[in-house]
Amino acid sequence: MVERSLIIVKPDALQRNLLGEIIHRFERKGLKIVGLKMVAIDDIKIVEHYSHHADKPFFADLKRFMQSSPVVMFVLEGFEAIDAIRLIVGPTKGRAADAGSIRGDFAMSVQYNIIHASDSAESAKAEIARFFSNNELFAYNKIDVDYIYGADER
Ligand code: IDP
Ligand code: MG
Repeated sequence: MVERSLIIVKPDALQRNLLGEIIHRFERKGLKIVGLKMVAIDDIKIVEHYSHHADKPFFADLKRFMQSSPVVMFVLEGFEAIDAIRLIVGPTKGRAADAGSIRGDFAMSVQYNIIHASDSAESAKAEIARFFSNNELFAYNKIDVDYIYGADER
């Protein structure tokens, strides 16, 4: 099934100039970007987005971190994309993530772990609706592959 997932490139990644590196990894895998923007996440949305951690002792710190600079958000699309993306991202704790994953290659921390990716179809649906309106999401028309190789010049 074709799925969509919400990606947030967190403030630590932008601070470290890792945006291009991160987008590159998803593009070369074959995932399509169907929406993309830079956003300062407001109080209401950050509490909603991390509501599963709202009563944790680290929540205030997490909120401060996520609002410490703008973030870049994009929506990726692909076949069974949600799980495929979580494999590329790696588990929450950077220092436990496999080398080769984004967190495994770029993070040591649990909190400062570079990137968010939706963890299920339900959360992807809610997260995309939270941060993107319908007119910010796009479909690609298939391009005849011959054109990519210059066949349009014949
Ligand atoms: P995920 O990002 O891998 O899906 P979640 O459990 O959904 O992990 O947690 C959301 C985010 O909250 C994490 O990516 C991380 O930034 C932060 N976080 C999770 N657990 C901790 C913790 O124990 N201490 C500090 N920050 C945490
Ligand atoms: Mg999560």
